[in-house]
Order: sequence, then C-alpha cells, then structure tokens
Amino acid sequence: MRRVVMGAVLGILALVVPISAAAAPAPPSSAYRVPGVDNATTRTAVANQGVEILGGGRDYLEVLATPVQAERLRAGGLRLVSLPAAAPLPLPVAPGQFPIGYQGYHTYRQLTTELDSLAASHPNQVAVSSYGKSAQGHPLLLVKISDDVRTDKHEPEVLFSCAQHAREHITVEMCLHIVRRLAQGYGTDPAITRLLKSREVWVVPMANPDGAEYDISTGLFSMWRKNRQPTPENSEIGTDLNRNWGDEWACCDGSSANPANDTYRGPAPFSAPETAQLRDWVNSRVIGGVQQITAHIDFHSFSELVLWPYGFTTSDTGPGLNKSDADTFRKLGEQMAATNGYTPEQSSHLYINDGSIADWMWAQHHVWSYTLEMYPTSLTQGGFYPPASVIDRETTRNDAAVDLLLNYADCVPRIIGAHCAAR
Ligand code: 0X9
Ligand code: ZN
Repeated sequence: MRRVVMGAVLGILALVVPISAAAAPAPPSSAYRVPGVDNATTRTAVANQGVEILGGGRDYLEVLATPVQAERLRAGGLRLVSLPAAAPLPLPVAPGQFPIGYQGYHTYRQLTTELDSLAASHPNQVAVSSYGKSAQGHPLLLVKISDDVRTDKHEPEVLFSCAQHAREHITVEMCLHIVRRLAQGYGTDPAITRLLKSREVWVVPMANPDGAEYDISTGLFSMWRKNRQPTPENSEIGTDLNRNWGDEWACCDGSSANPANDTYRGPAPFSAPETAQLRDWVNSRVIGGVQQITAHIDFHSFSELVLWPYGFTTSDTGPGLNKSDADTFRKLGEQMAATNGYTPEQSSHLYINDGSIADWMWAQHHVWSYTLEMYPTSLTQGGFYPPASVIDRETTRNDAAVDLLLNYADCVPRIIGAHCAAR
C-alpha cells in the first residue's frame, strides 16, 4: 500500500512540476541512497524528477540531487540517506593521467599501446582497426579476435562494447581483459581455442574516448558521462551516447531533451559521431542479408546487474520481441547472473531508458544484446571509481558470463530448447 501511495505522490509531482526537461540539476548536488524503491514506477518517477541516477538495484537507487530535488523526493514520501561524495579525491599524478591508486586503469593512449602490442604478439589472433573518429578526432578503436583473424569466415560473431559512458573506466579494463584472455588462451586453453575456432569476436574497448579522456583531464575525476560534442545553439557540451540510438529515440521519458542534463539524448537519433559510426559498422556486418553478429554485451558500471531489452517499455514483450524472445533473454540473462552474482532483470524494470544501444541492436538486427553493469553495488564501495586493486578480480568475475554468451552465440534460443534457422 505504501508503495502505491509513494508512486502516486511522485506521479502527481511529475505532472505538476515538469522539471525533467526544464532545468538541469544545478550544483551543488549531493549524493543520496534512496532505499525502499522496489518497483519500476517509483524508480522511474524518481528519475523524472531530474535527479541524476548513479546506480541502483531491485529496491534502491543512488542519486545526485540538488537540495530542492532532495526536498521534493522527501515530500513525496521517500527516505534519503546521505552518501560520501560521488567522485573520490585521490592524489593527482598529472593532468590526463589516472590519480594515485588508479594507475592500473588505461588512458586512451595506454589502451592503444597495449592493444597494438597484443596484435604484434598474436598477429594471427588479434587485429586492431577503427570504425571512425570521435567528435574530437580520436580513432574509435575496434579489435577483432579469432583463430585466423585476417579471414572473414562464416561463423557467428559476438560483439563486446565498453565505455559509452566516460566515467565507467572499469569497463575499458573489462574489454581489454577479454582481448587479453582470448588472445593468450588461444592455443593454450582448450576451451578458448575451441571457441575461437568457431566464433569471430569483436571488441569496442572505448566507445567514448573524448569523454573518458575528459574525465581524467585535470588529474582528478570529473564524474563525466557524456561525449564532448558541443550542443547546437547552446553552451552545453555532451550527448549521452546510450540515449542517442535510433530505436524508439525520445519515445518514453527515458532520456532528457535538456542539453544540460546527464541523459541528454542529442537533437536527433545518431547525432553523435560515436553512435552513428558504430551503427554504420554494425550495419556493415550484414552480409548476404544476414547479420553476422548474433550476441552482444555492452558493459557499464555500476550496480552489478545483467539487463536485457527493452528499456523503453516496462512490457516484457514489444515490437519484434515476442514471448519466446523474452524467455530466451531472461534465461540466458539469469544464467550469466548465476556465474557472477549480479542481479538479472529486464532493463526497464530498473527504470525506463530510451535510445539505448541494446534496444537498437535487438530491434534493428535481432542481436541478443545484454547490458552488464559492473562492480560495485554502491557509491560507498567507490561507485564509478573503484581502486585499481579490484580490476583483476572484477574483470575475471565476468569470464564465465562472457564464455556462456560466446557458447550460445550459434543459436541463443537453444537455451530454452528452441531452434534457429540455418545461417
Ligand atoms: O542508463 C544507462 O544507460 C545504463 N545504466 S548506467 O548507469 N551505466 O548509465 C543502462 C542501460 C540499459 N539499457 C538497456 N538494456 N536497454
Ligand atoms: Zn553506463
């Protein structure tokens, strides 16, 4: 009953105070944990207050809110628990470098160097190229890993993408870990060798290099999420890449029209060069009328979740997503979550989000597309900025989930006993 009342109160608030599109959360904002929000309606109502959602799970959210927003949430019947600052204040080393305690993370340049050296030491397994350039001109890195990397074979392809969101640096380490583990495991680990003989793996290790570089440009963390593209006729910078994809773009109050907001969706679908060129590359994997990519994980942080489409509607089914598709998404999602201890759920059950890569990958190409939110579950454990000491543990933690996806990539519905058309 309390839940219904809370939802209703926030619903009314959302109607009379349409802040989500009107005003940005003006600084100073503080971080809060909002416990007891155990349904999507209430969580989405909180999101629509214009607060910045940092993380969340089945029964809580962690948000950045201005004093006015915090007061509104409290007036709506919610409890707010103050949290430490969202960005830690470690000792800086130099502008553009990760601070003390974070040196194990890779800058764009360090990432490029490491990938080039992996390609040089595994020339038949690893190839590095790019699918375009970011708004500020960084090559958008693309890695291919397979048994015979220079030959385009007729094999199921799997895509892993990382760091659409700038501050989610741990995801870059996840993608790099995937490249390293597969490259080094080929010829030494029988399971990896078998997988690479029957799959072609693609990795986009840093989908938003401008944002990632900006986030550490002072030598401290800036809590930056979006890309660094100027907004037309506005002084604000940056589009949320994971609200800029063209499926049901701007449909459902799951993104912001306000360029100052952290979930600003851009002036049009694919207005960001980073999403437009990744779209073009994914489209280019349609060969002979068949999309070669069958499965995908888009890594994010934080909250320890396994999410699947759709994000734009709370309905389990939707355009091109029937009951058996939903069952398949859930079954593999739950199996992946059983390996890493994450919480599995349909994306919108967390909160409504429109314009995501995962929704587009499914709607446009029927790619089994998951979103994994990595470690930790709370700002109290470092939020977007866990220390480098956890990188090995938290990337290895996803090995079994990655292998499950690779294994099922020949026919994901096999997981519910369904058949696939011959490719
Ligand atoms: O809101 C997002 O873009 C993702 N969470 S984050 O805190 N890293 O920003 C989740 C998007 C999930 N969307 C779908 N799977 N549709
Ligand atoms: Zn994210």
